[in-house]
Amino acid sequence: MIRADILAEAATIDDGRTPWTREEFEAQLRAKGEVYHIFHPFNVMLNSGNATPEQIRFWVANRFYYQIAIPVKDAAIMANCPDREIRRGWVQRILDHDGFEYGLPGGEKRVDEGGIEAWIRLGIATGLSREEIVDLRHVLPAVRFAVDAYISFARRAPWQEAVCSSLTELFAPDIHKQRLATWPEHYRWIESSGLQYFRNRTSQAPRDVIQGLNVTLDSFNTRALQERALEILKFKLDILWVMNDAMGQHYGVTA
Ligand code: AHQ
Repeated sequence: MIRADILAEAATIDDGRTPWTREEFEAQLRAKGEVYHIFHPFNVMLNSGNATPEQIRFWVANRFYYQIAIPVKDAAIMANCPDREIRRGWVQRILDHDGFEYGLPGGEKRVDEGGIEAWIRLGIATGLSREEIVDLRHVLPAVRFAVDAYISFARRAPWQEAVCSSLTELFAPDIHKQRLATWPEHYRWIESSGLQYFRNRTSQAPRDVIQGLNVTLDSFNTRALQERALEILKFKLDILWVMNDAMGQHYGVTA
């Protein structure tokens, strides 16, 4: 099946086979983590301290394209989702990334700058200018295509399928913790405050996963649909993997 047909495969709803239990279905989803990009040689290089400053700068500049896509993707899911309760939970993701302003009882205003701004500050801490991050001059064609495929899928797939595709985040807390455990030691030249984005995600990602996993376990309720969910998760795992392929090929992977 060509990836562009991933939307077409939703045909089989029920082929009569017994569905997996909720526990087994979750275990099947989690088993897909064996191809999560934490295991990609380019990421292993980053988190084992073998990356040059230039490789780190280009990783941050390229991943910025993924970061700015997330709230666009999440807004697409919101736009397709008629369920107010689901939207009440999902909207938090947009706020996490775009930031927001809130007022205190005394009338004072507070601003949460959001994850996209935190990612720009990560980039500046690695030596990039704000301008060269935001103008996307360093983003590789393959990274653009991979991220664009994610947005296109979220816009056109049933909202439950787009929710399912966010479940690569089942594995994200580990990768953020790994960065926080290794970057300060290996990359002392990066100002500690630059890593705030990773700190934010260690609490935000698990909260996202609770909602995304419950929607997926509830919605994909026949064996055929459960296997479709695994296909969708693999599609998104491939998006993350291929971004690292492109960066590794372009910037090198030093073991
Ligand atoms: O910082 C990340 C993030 O906010 C999200 C949202 C989620 C989604 O909706 O697809 N996925 C995701 C991820 C983030 N960081 C990536 C990383 O390696 O730093 C991992 C990525 C994910 O696992 O999907």
